[in-house]
Amino acid sequence: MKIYFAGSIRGGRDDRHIYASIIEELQKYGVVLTEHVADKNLTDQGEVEVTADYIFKRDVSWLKECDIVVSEVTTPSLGVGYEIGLAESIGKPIISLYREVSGKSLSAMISGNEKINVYKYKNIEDVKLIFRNYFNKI
Ligand code: 6K6
Repeated sequence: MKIYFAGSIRGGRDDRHIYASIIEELQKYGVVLTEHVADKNLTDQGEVEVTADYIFKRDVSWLKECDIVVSEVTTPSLGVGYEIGLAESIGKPIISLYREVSGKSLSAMISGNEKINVYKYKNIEDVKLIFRNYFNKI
């Protein structure tokens, strides 16, 4: 199974450690095409040695190739929102993971979309359970 993991880069890197734990967990179920999203060397400036044009074409090609998109949507990100919208339009299954944080709420374009499997979680143990339940029934 090819998994496209989406998480904030220019939207802010506060949750990078959580992305790393989620990716580690996802690797039990398949190949994660976008491991770099948790890379500590990838700041909110993104991959500086490659152009935006290259990144866009590569990421769209991986989105078309993947079997599922798993997104972490607690930190709002234009790029993650775009990837979710594109994934929906080409019929990919989508999981969105969201931590309830005071003062923040999830966009209605994600929470209100019945095509997106939105799961609230508090910690990585919750994520493990969500993945076990989801991947073992598909
Ligand atoms: C470098 C040079 C120009 O733009 C950059 C940004 N670098 C990126 N490197 C890798 N993936 C990226 C980059 N920018 C966005 N993405 C994709 O969009 C990733 O797959 C993330 O899931 C998502 C993050 O979007 P933003 O808007 O938070 O950056």
